[in-house]
Amino acid sequence: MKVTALAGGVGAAKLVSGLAALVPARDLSVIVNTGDDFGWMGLYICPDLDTIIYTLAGLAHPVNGWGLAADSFHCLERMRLLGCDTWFRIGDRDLATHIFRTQRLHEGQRLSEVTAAVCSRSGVHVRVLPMTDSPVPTHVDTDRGTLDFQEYFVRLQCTPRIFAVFYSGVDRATAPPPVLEAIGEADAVILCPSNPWLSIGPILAVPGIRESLRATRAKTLAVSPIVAGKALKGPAAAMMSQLGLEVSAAGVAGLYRDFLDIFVMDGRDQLLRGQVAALGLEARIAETIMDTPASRVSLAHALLEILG
Ligand code: FO1
Repeated sequence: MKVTALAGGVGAAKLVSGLAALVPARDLSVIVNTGDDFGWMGLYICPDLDTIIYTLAGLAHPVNGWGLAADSFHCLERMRLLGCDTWFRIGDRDLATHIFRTQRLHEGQRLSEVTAAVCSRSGVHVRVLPMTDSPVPTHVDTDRGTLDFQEYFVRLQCTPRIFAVFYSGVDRATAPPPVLEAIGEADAVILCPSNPWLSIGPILAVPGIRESLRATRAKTLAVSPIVAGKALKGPAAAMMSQLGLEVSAAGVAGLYRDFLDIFVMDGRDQLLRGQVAALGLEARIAETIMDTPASRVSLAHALLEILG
């Protein structure tokens, strides 16, 4: 079965690594959010791409999920002494990826090409595809003004109240042809349990991607990032309430109903099955918490079974 996943950062990386244990690499593609990308000390940082690649390579930090395992922070410490902002914690070995990427981009390569190079040099054979090659930075309108995504997410720890989320320049962005092919030629498309506005939203906003999802013959399935009214990770639940939406798995299902076939919720949300079915979606239940390496594979296995 050819599978294409739509992915944000840490939660998505867990599911993608479970899928990679079951689906041959040639049949697995991952379309990754690049709305989190930003400039740091002149370097081009792509946190979600790196999180997916490091996880697939078995190199990710075991607790944070982002960055590299057993990295050191000597460069950051020196920068702190020099008076630089160090709230975004870039490790010494991680730095090599950002220097490599930035240099290649300066030489005129596209982000997709650089990403393919980072993958092959990291031993990752799954196709990891940035949603677009052009910068589409996510911004949030908040009670503390309009903020860059990482400022909101890392520096301010998601504490500002959000009024709106927007993806700057997305109207002019295009999806690279392999992204549209990965959707059009898949047997199954899986939306990972990622934040609907900060991770999946930017991907769906790239012109052509949502239309391809509506048109594909693939079965499309989403895994809820909300379990029993709480986000598995990050600010999704708080954002839903701040944006005036129902904080529940069913509330997330409604965001994708124009193209989705199957919505998978945790067993704790059994009672929402009727509400999801009323949206015209097939409501299915699985154990969605991925707190061990084995549980990543079990969830991937359950999803592949549901998809037939
Ligand atoms: N997330 C944090 O919460 N704090 C950090 O200092 C931090 C550093 C960092 C460095 C490299 C990288 O690839 C990711 C990093 N992240 C950090 C994660 C990043 O903010 C992601 O955008 C989010 O996890 C959303 O997916």
